[in-house]
Amino acid sequence: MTDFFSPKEVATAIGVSESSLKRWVDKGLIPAEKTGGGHRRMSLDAVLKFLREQGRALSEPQAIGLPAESGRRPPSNDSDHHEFLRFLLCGDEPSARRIVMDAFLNGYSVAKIFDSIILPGFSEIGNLWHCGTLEVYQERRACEICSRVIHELRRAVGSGPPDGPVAIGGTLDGDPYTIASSMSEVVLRECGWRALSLGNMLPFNTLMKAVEIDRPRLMWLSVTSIRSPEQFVANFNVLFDTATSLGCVLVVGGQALTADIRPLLRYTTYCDNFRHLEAFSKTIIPREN
Ligand code: B12
Repeated sequence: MTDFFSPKEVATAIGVSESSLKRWVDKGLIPAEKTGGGHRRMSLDAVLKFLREQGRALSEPQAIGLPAESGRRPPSNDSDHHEFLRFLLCGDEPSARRIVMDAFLNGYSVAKIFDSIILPGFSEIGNLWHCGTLEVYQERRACEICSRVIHELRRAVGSGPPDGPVAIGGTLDGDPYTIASSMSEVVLRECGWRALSLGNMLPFNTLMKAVEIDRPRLMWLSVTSIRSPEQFVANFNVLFDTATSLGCVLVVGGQALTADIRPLLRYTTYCDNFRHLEAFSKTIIPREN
């Protein structure tokens, strides 16, 4: 799916005339690029930014690739996570996407969406799986839906300014969990970083190379599963020393970084959740808007 839309498509999505839309573009309210043939083209993230700033509802969200019915409901609220969990459990992907896109259009930061809507659902999924109330396929399906929802938010926030500082991260060897790392990437992008998740199961040596070659200002690690704690602590501290000697901060989080293991590790900051990451990253790079 393309992430660029014509004035006609955006006008249909918002429910205004194409000429009004073109006027807004010409006034600079929605940044647009011109094609070789001189036609205006708007990126999805620019259109969404405009909608969030103006508090505008959507009339035909599908015209810009958003879930049907999104952008039309009252402000998001505290019970959204119950609904989101319900949709995850029954595999209703369009409704799960809609809840998340509505929260985004209502002005929630992606960190707030992750912490207050998606993550409470995931803890509950873990509990239900643990008590045997949930089939394995239902848990895996929820993970798949969640990955696609995160990807949709990734498109919605855009790729960050081309001169933004670089951030990279992932999970370590023996750690198959992917969701927290993907979420970290999107949170940092929204805060103006050129963030790229390197994926899961990364050996320490390759992360050391990534720091040396890509020279990020920030590296995040999500740690949910540790194979050998002694080896982990030794490797982790070498990685920290390498990163900081090259001017890179090391941000960590994850269920396996328990109160027993944390005092043995060197890192720049530990985050319990994504709003911590958002706040920390802004202390290094304040967003200009
Ligand atoms: C999805 C899932 C899986 C999937 C992951 C798929 C994928 N693509 O990632 C798969 C199938 C791989 C899996 C496998 C297993 N799992 Co599992 N899994 C989960 C589940 C349901 C969700 C985990 C998740 O990704 N949550 C989303 C993330 C974002 O949330 P989070 O991890 O809680 O992280 C929070 C913070 O720590 C922080 N954070 C985390 N990392 C970072 C990084 C940064 C930079 C920042 C800022 C913040 C941050 O942000 C979050 C906000 O609160 C949990 C349930 C739970 N309660 O967590 C069980 C859970 C973690 N799994 C569990 C188990 C037992 C297993 C298996 C052993 C099952 C088995 N018998 O095979 C294997 C082990 C695999 C391994 N080698 O380690 C247990 C672990 C119990 C324990 N502590 O030992 C849990 C808790 C389920 C339970 N209640 O029993 N699992």
